[in-house]
Amino acid sequence: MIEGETLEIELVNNTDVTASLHAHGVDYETSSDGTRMNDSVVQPGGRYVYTWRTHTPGTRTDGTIEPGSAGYWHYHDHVVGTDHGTGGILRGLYGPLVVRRTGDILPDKTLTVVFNDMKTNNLTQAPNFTAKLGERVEFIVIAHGNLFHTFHIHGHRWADNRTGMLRGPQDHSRVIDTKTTGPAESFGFQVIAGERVGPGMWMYHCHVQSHSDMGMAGMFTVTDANGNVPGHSMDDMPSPSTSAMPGHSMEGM
Ligand SMILES: [Cu+2]
Repeated sequence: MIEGETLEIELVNNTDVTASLHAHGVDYETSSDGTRMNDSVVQPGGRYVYTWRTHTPGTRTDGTIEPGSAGYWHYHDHVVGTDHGTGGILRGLYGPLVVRRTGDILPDKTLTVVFNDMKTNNLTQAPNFTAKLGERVEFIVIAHGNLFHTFHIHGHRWADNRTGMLRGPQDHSRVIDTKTTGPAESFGFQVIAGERVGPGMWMYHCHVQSHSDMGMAGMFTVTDANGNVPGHSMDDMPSPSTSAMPGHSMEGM
């Protein structure tokens, strides 16, 4: 979404359990809360329209600043399994929600990484991604479940602010290559694939050691213009898992 936009989403429930849609970061009435408490859930075979609104930053009458809606947010079921959607989230009923500010630089491709207990995008083995050298790649990182995770990517770094980008030479936002995130937190950033490091197989992983050892590590492969990676034959290269998250396009979002 772009700040100021309103999104109406019709949830069609083709499952045999009651499900819902609950969003983080945007404005909504209690009727779009996605909870049993507020009677905004969808019975099996039913459909329901949720309305998410966003706003630009402004100044309140008391002179304080009201933040805008822009951010790297997410949505999830809030009713499957328990009244907190614990079963729905466990099974993968979640996704990213990006609210941009007018003028934000758009990425060439977006990659979403969801650490959900010991799975990544609900896969036991974290998915692999590819990009071409020089492409502007946006990462969205979300955590779910009961554990904290520390996202890390090799060879690339970003600014620890809303967009992950510095706004100018005097922007002293901290530049990082590792960020710890807990359940229901999310963040995002953009990198230029292979900038100053070149094409290669760049690992991304959770940096909680036992987590990376148990499969929370995947490859961010940056190819040259011809689609090759120096020092690696095409056979070595992991194939990108473009359908890693069922029902979600991992690229071009
Ligand atoms: Cu972890």
